[in-house]
Amino acid sequence: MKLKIAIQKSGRLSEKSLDILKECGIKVSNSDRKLKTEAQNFPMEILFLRDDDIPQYVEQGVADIGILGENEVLERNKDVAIVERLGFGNCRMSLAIPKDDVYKNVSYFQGKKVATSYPKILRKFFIEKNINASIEEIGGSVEIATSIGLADGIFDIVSTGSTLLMNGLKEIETVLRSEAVLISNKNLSESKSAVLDKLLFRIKAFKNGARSKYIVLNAPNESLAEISKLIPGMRSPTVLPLSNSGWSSVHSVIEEDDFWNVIDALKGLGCEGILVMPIEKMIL
Ligand code: PRT
Ligand code: ZN
Repeated sequence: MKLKIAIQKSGRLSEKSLDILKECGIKVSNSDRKLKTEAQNFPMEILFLRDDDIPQYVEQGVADIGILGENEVLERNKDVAIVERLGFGNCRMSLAIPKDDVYKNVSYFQGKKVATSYPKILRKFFIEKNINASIEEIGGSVEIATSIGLADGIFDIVSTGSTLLMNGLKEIETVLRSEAVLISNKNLSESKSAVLDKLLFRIKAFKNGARSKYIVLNAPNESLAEISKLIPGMRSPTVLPLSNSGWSSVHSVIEEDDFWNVIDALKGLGCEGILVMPIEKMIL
């Protein structure tokens, strides 16, 4: 049974969505950018859509799964499940006001007007904070809303912050952080669920690999116990004797997050010749 995946047709997430399928070993040829195409070596059909439509299509089962920004999933508020976070398309959704306005706290927005393309997310935030503000829904170019007198503030996606800066605005509240996610229809057939499990297994292997590095080093034998605690790897590090007596070669896996701290500690334990290599896939 073919699993139908919806990805963004042309936009910020299109390229990376196809990349992730590629990393999972799924071959997709979309050179002519059709509306839909089939994977060559995996039971999958790919639909290219506007991201706004993906939650609805997945809810209705027109597509079984989809890749899009979590912000869009929350705004559309459809009955779909988020099954995996994909680690790209990172951004935040923030409130911004003219840069010279004084801002103390969120009560600034009491009785004010805010322009956005994401009214549902903003309304929920204002309700939680007990703010009575009016929301002006607009389709795009939200960042110019204050300068043309349409609103007192805006609520929009921010990445580097340069768009706000260029429009004389300052970011004053981060309402949510978003990244691309994989969503799924909640009533997949057993055979489609099995294909989704296969896909998730591959995505996890890729994500774990991207987060980790393979490390090889030479260690004085008296430090081996300490070193094993620092770089336990998946089960335990591999330790091989060097022909040079009193020394061993240690192989393990290290997480990107605490990488430099661990390297410093290893050096402190007398380790030498530390090699660090990328991992393409990691099956736990
Ligand atoms: O045509 P379609 O409807 O499919 O696409 P779209 O125009 O609705 O979406 P698109 O392709 O612009 O963005 C898709 C998704 O990318 C969004 O839903 C977010 O999840 C994610 N994303 C990540 C971003 C950004 N970063 C981003 N910077 N989406 C938009 N922006 C825009 C933002 O709207 C603002 O205008 O970039 C500007 C801000 O960027 P900075 O760097 O100046 O702060
Ligand atoms: Zn869109």
